[in-house]
Amino acid sequence: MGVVNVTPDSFSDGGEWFEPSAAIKHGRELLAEGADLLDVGGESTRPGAERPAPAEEIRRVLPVIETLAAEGALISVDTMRADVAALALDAGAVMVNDVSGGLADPDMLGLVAQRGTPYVCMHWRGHSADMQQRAQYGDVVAEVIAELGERLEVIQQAGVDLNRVALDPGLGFAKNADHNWEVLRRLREFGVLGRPLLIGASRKAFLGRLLADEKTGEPRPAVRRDDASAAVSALAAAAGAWCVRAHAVAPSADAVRVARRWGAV
Ligand code: PMM
Repeated sequence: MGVVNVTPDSFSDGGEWFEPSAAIKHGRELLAEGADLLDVGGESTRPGAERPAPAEEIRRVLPVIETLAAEGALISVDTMRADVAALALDAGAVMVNDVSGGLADPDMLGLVAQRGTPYVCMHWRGHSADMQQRAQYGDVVAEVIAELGERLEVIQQAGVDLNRVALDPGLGFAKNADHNWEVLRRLREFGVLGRPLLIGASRKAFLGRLLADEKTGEPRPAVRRDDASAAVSALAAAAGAWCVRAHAVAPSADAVRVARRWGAV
């Protein structure tokens, strides 16, 4: 899954694709690099981020989705808002990627049920403004699995066909670096939930910290985390992940090919 952030302030590629024409061009490039899906989002979820107004989020993503979907691209819309998701589906998106797992907007699950659309439910404990205060766990893997299991029950009660639901442990969302590494190390345990897994590690801060400059201790800048992101993609695929969300698609696509040829996937 290639990431198309139509935002001025994402941590990973903030502002680079904010103009619709630039975002569309970028989406085409990611498809050429081997993306099977494009994830188009208009709200930054970096820690501390302010939320855009719904009308602004719609203004950002709709023209990009309309154009790329008309060209035959498979588009997921990265949104927590039912109204945005509905318009995105009307514009040709085929999947909803909801980082709140239905918790941010009470209308989201009803919409997904009514439209019969594939849905990504990510583990989430609250909005980005203060989510890192919620990074409190005894056993992070057990708790994230339990909380995702609870979401699956609510999603099913809302009338959504669970066969169309993928799960995501939400690296970096109410999780510190140690939590992220623990989730990755024990990724296979999420198989107990019986749903495909999506992993979004690409360019995240825990990789920047791992690759910090040895002299200054400065984290590696986001745009220089793609080799490490590709390594996570290969290892996640080998551990059974269904999909990896990547800003630079070519390195991850190659890494996953290696994992597959190796026989690890
Ligand atoms: N991470 C971000 C945004 N959307 N969606 C899913 N399903 N999983 C993620 O880990 C995820 C996401 C934040 O990264 P970005 O600001 O670079 O898009």
